[in-house]
Amino acid sequence: MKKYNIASFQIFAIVCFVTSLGSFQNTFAQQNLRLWYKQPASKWVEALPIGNGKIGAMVFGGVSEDLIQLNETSLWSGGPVKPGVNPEASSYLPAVRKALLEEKNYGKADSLLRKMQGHFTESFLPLGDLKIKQSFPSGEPTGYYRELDLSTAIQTTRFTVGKINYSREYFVNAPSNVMVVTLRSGAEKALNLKISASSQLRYQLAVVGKSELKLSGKAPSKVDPSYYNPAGREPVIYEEPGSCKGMRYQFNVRAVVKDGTVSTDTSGIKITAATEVTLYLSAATSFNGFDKCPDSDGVDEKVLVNNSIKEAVNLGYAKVLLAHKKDYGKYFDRVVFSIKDTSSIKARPAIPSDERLKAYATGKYDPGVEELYYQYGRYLLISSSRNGGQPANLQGIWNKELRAPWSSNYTININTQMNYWPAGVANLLEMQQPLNEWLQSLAKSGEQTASEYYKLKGWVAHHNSDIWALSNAVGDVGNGDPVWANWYMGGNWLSRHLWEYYLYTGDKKFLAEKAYPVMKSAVEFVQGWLVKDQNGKLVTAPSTSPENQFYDANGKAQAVTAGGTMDLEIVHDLLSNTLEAAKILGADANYQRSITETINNLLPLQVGSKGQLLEWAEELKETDPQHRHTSHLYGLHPGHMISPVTTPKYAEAAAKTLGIRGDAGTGWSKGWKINFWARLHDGDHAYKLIRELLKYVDVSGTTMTGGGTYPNFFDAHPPFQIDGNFAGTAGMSEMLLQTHDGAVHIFPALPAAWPAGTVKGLLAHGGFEIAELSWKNGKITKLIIRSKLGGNLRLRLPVAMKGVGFETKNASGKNPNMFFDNAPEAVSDYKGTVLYDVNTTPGKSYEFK
Ligand code: FUC
Repeated sequence: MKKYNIASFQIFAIVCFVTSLGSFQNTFAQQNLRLWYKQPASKWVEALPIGNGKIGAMVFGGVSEDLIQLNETSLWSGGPVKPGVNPEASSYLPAVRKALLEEKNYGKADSLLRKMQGHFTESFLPLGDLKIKQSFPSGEPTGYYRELDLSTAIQTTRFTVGKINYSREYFVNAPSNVMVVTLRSGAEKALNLKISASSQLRYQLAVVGKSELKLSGKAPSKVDPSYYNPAGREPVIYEEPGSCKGMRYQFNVRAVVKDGTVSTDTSGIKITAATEVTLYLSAATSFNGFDKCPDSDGVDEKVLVNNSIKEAVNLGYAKVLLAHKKDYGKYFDRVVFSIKDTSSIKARPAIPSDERLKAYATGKYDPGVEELYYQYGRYLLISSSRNGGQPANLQGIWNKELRAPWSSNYTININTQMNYWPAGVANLLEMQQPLNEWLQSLAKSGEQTASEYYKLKGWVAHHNSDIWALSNAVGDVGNGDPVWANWYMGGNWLSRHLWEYYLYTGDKKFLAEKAYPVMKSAVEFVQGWLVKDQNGKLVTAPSTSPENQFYDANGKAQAVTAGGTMDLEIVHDLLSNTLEAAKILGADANYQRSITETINNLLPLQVGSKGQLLEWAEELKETDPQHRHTSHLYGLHPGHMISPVTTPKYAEAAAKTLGIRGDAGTGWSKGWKINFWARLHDGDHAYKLIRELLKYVDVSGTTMTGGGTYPNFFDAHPPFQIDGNFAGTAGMSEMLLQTHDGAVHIFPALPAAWPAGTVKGLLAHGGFEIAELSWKNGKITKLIIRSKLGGNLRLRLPVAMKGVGFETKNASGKNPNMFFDNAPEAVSDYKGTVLYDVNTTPGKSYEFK
């Protein structure tokens, strides 16, 4: 007979009681910040993610075997990009341009472009698996419960076997860089465990002391993309001799037990008759920057891992937990996003999240699911992108495959950018730091590419990149399809994130040191890259519109042309943002003039025969009118060239284009469309796309038009791709607040489905924060805006309101606030809105009634 440990059983009972209160009399708030399930995960997209931007883990929560799949942010195959891969590349450019601009021979341009490619990117790799085997004297588990609490970033598993209650708690602490798993039992000495480690990479196991296991190895020197399988080629290569490739990696797990005995050999850590066990796991690689040999010039990963574990063990569980809660809460708690449930239901019955999503996907009213999705996006960004780590990749930080879809890399013709759309508006700018830093490397690598492949100054990046800041057109010199590979705007698009970071923070030092040099160098490339078309307008040639094609005169599908709309929108965006930055930093007048001249000579946007915005410089028939990319609407979102307020003609054309594209697509495609419709100020259509994005997708879904959401609320491309999660959060924000168009615009696209609610903490350009925005019956009941930086608050509201204790003037002229300088004169007669100017003082809040 087991002797029950009264103290721990009491704690256990209290925890269970409190949580069951939560489960059965759920307040909306609790229910909406929690993913929970009645069964362990059997598939990866049912497992729940935790992470600190460096260590990522997917927890399955099995009873007798709990699988925790691990990742580390810097664990990639390969090494620094080799120079001189394709010395002939630049010699083809004149012929490509001739084919496009004089001969109109698209096919010829396409085949020549293949000769201008370099190697593929490397792959983000899985770190390993941690398995916790637990044995029980007898009996089947009952009362199984598994949850991820978004408000604390803590995961819990609970169940009963025999008469004993068991629980496990998992979190990844950022301050000490450790994952912590605590296993408890309601009875004394009832934990019997075996903790083992393995990896899909080559590895060795070693024992450290009595209670620690170490797994270490060297990553492959090359992993090909999963879609690239030429005959006779090894897709995964270890140890290319003398190659400066292949980083070392390591993770250690140490057990600290209460009661019982511990012994360790390479088969695992064996724990017998313990009452409580805490596992501390840390991981690191020898990666030491994009341009350093990761082995010979690598950092000492052993020291990093050992220090983290030592620090955490010395602090002990309670302090590590507290530090985690404080650190995570600092970011997560900034934003409240609550859409009021206006149904007559007093308390929604608690439904497990997978079933809840399924019901929602069939059209059920449940705005709490939208709140959950919104905050999950914020949770995922905090968990996958943190200071000192790498930017969130196609799967954030969670990847289980050696050859992951699209190498789980940085796909920069939409996907990486999309990951960071919520960073500003959803008040998580610190999470953008890894992107800001990586861009410094990419700009350096891109200078090398610009000079090697095009003999041009400045920097360029194409559609794919990786931890090595690869910037060339990919394709293994000839095997990439130009429809995706030969696209020149990746760096120019990414540069807007540096500019936006400045617009939100007003950090002039950052602008001068990190943003402007990168933007200026991108402009330098662009000014060298643009050529004149037959009418003397500046265009890009070659140019593709990711990743759509058109029929040429012979009915053949083609991708390469001159002056694709997206290119010109991105160029316009880059040039106008850089011009603003140049003004702020007082750059010389000649330079400013040269940018303005380039802007003025760009081929303008064009409207086609169906009233649609043209995707290419002339009206060409798309091979796929419903293509998932809607590249030519970049100017609508994320750019600001197209707006219903300032350029209604183009906004109308954009709406036509979206109508033709339709509402289907991959997860990220639907996510982008939420943002598009929000920018067109059509809240109901944006809301329809939220419903589309939250379509339940089970693990078997594979079609390119079947995007949606998996049981664990991960975005389904399918397969899993995290960008859609982030686009969803950004898009919902854009429905309530926009800030790109010369004013802080409240309720630009409030849908009928959101008649009441409260949001707090959203950010606008110019350092304005929505301290509170509450509404009822579609009408604002409370609005408080905090000004962090001072300056003119130009505010667009759906109805007239009065300032409490301060004056609101009707806005006129150009916004004197330099953060809004990009926009033209005030447009005060727009769809019944009112436009005010309020002179603000830094640190003060302004309430409107
Ligand atoms: C682009 C998209 C695909 C996918 C891939 C990672 O190529 O067209 O849909 O998202 O990136």
